[in-house]
Amino acid sequence: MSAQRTLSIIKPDATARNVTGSINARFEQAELRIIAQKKIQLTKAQAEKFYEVHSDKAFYDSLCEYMSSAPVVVQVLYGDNAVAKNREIMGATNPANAEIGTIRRDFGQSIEHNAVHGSDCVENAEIEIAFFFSGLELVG
Ligand code: IDP
Ligand code: MG
Repeated sequence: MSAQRTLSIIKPDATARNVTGSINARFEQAELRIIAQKKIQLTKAQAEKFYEVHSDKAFYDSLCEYMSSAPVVVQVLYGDNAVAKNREIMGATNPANAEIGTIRRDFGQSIEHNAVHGSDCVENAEIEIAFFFSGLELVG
């Protein structure tokens, strides 16, 4: 196993419900380190750019509206197998289908308001990290 970085976002439904610390405890318990972190509010245009890959989906406009509706915490997680490990801890996209004990099962509200984002592969993780952070902000 090799050490990787992945992009994590704590989404508006979770920041609104004041559970960012509870969610981050899950990452730390799984030996993922938060090596960069900031709280920001995306513009709709920024959300559209970030989720461009989904621009042909019926849920795209609603997703971008939602992601820009309140602050989010964007962060970089680092550790062994971080990309897949984060996806495992997050659980399935739809909280109703997510395994018991996963973040989305425990904190998600709906398939759209599902508490967290996580990169889906190493290549996309690096692209997504660069979307939000400069190299100087990755402090290890
Ligand atoms: P992922 O976040 O598990 O990787 P994606 O398919 O990449 O899931 O979708 C990105 C985000 O779009 C999801 O996390 C969720 O917020 C939203 N989304 C996905 N599918 C639907 C849907 O069918 N209806 C509404 N929102 C959706
Ligand atoms: Mg995805």
